[in-house]
Amino acid sequence: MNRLIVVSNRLPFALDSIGEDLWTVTPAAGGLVSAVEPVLRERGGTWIGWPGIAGEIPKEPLAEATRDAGYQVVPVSLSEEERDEFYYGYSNEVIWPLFHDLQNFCNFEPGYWQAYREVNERYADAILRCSQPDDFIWVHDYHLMYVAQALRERSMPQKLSALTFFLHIPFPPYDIFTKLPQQQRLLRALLQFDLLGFQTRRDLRNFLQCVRRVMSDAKVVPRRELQVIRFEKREIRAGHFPIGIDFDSFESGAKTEVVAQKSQQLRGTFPDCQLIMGTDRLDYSKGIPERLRAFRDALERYPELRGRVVLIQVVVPSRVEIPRYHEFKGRIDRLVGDINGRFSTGTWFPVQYHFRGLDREDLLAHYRACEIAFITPLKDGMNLVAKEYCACRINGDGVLILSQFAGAAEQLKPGAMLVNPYDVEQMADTILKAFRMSQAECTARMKRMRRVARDENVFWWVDSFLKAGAKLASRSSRFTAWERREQRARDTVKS
Ligand code: GDG
Repeated sequence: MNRLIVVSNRLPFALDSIGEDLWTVTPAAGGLVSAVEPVLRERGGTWIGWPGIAGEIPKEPLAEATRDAGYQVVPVSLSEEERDEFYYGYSNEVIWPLFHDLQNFCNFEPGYWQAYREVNERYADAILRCSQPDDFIWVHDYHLMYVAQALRERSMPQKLSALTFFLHIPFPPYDIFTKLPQQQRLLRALLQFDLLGFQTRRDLRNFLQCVRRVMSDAKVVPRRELQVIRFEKREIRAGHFPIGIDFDSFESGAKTEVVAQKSQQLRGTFPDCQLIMGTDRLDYSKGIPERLRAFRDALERYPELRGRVVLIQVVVPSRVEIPRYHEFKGRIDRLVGDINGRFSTGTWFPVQYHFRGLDREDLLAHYRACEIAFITPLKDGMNLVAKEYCACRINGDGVLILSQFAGAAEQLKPGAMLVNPYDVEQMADTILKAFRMSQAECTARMKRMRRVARDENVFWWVDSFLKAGAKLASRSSRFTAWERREQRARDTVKS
């Protein structure tokens, strides 16, 4: 197997300065890291990314943080201005909201694109510096869609076995994508990869539709498995590869004594109540206010739920430096205050709210203790929390209420209760149905979901992506030979 080089905006940990020459290292939050880290840890390779601090990267803390990683870490540095314009700017004020169908949240500031390109070029340079012929380059996510183009401008890809990309977030439909001022430049850049992976059939379909309508010189050739796009004398493959979780590690983690104890303790805190769980990074795409409003509506309309359910909402701080995220936190705080103020009694508080990440054992204990998971993003690439919840339901019960707009809905719909996250009343009714669901129905539904989460786990995801890339690599070496012949022919004509 060729050496794997993973490239993502962030490394799996963040460095933070807490004084002169004093640094903290914290594991990075989020789905990409949860999924990719166990894979690199198991098979080795290289991870190229940014450690989360603007300016120079201190050597010693970095070496310390990566000593036992099991893979090589190559840091990329960003200046403050680049962080603001590339990361907070183009990536998180343009692409993130647009790709989650929230175009009103976009700030299409013209200067951001230049910074996006330049930082992507920096990542391309890092790849050039540390890659060898036949390496498998796997670029991740929406921050780095320009990397292949930057590499081709540096005439590198011939030496690589495959230049591949996976998008962790959704790809929007044409009507939304077409609002992007750089729509053509972005699609052209994406088409410089050899293989493009999306989370769901829906995302792949949206992408192909945008290619058809925006890139008049590209031709989409439908195939049964990987779709083929012919563009500028090259063939690009595109497919859907739903990301999974390390099922066994969640399941076995949930079975440990310490998690069992913590879970029992949590249950004991709320006797006679069913526990409903929500856990998300702080993000407006996750539908947290809508969920809280649905919970409030359920308590208002269905008095039988009062004193009988508790919503445990964990919000993991994320991008808090961005004013919109800060304001958004204020909205959540106010809603929680409103619900608790209106409904709590001397012995019962309807919402337990944590604005912090739980450590892994606590997270697993919550998955194990809560009878209902309430996961309602307005739109989500996949949503790993939904799958992790199923993996931790080791007794085979538990109800998953899931947004129909989460990528996970495509795989989990045989067992999940799907809801429209914009429909507060429907979500409230679903809470009541979940609360009343018979044990037999719970178990039957959970069995189906656990099967999918177990079979289509993160290793299955990596294997299917790498296999698709490997097929391509053998084709692309033939293609390169063909390209070389063409070049020789052109040189002969010139001379
Ligand atoms: C992006 C896409 C896609 C959550 N709370 C705690 C905690 N977590 C961990 C979960 C999970 C991860 O964070 C969140 O992953 P998601 O998939 O739910 O969401 P994003 O971070 O937005 O991820 C998403 C994903 O990439 C992968 O492709 O599914 O659609 O947006 O793994 O376990 N971890 C700890 N404490 C918490 O309180 N330790």
